[in-house]
Amino acid sequence: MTKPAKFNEPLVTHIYTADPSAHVFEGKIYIYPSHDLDHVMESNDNGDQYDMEDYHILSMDEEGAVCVDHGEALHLRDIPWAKQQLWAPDAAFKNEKYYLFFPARDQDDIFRLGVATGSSPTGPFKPEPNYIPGSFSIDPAVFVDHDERAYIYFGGLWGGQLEKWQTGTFMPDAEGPAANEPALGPFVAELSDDMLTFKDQPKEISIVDKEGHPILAGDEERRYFEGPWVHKYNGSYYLSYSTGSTHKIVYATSQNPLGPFVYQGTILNPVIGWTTHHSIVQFKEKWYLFYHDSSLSGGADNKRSVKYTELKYNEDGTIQTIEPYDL
Ligand code: FUB
Repeated sequence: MTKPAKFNEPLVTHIYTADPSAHVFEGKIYIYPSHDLDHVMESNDNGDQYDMEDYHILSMDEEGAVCVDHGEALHLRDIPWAKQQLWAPDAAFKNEKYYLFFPARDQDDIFRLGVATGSSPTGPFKPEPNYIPGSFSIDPAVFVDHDERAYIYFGGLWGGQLEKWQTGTFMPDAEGPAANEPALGPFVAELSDDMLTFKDQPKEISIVDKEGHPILAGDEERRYFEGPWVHKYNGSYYLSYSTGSTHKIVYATSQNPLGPFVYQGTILNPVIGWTTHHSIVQFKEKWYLFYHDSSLSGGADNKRSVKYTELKYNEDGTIQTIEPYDL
């Protein structure tokens, strides 16, 4: 690609990309997206249309630079335990290594989380032979705190199978809570020092309103659906996520990386396409929202493109809502 990356335009157009996890490594912005295949698929609530097979890593030297595709960094065929569907990944740097975390369905069709390591932010990444023991569901997002403790957040409803883990084991026919019950939250686990296993059993995160009441499952404008992301700003932890069926990116804040998190508001209003998925990163003095939409493919749910724009805070630490097409 030779065109400079402009706000609210696809970062690359030669492939479809989605679910961007952006990080600053070695003085540049690296983006870890899903790689949507350019094929015609019927959409269903199980997410079968998201049938991805590999990861390409993108980078930008700075805001407005050309976005570079560094090619294939990991392929499904090289992951011994994974059968299909390489969904939203994330990356982290620790112990002088780069780690790529990713979900996929195992041989029993159960979504699990895997990890692969490499010496460069662009890979190639070598996957561990097995999925992370005790892992389940989708959308891993890793946050390394200032004290170097690393936390992995994950979980997604419907095709992401989170409802099926309410008892701690996989129940294929389990459904989500009733509308007047607390919504399911994402899960969090602290990662071991080598980043390859969970230190403890994952715990569900509670998201509450300003009065301390849990957000209910029927509150689809605010309840957690998928795509967690955690960042820190002025000492507070911000958990942002997709509301799925109402297609928004919203956020909640806490003084503790394990929560509870208090719901605050909307970061990004709905984009073209069913899914919405994002990350938030600081580069130099500015903050950026990386997100995706299906505008380039004319609205095909399974052919998305990663975009970015500036994210701004108010003086009280709240985030200004972004209108994706109101430029
Ligand atoms: O890309 C496949 C799935 O769609 C992701 O894992 C979800 O977050 C949604 O964006």
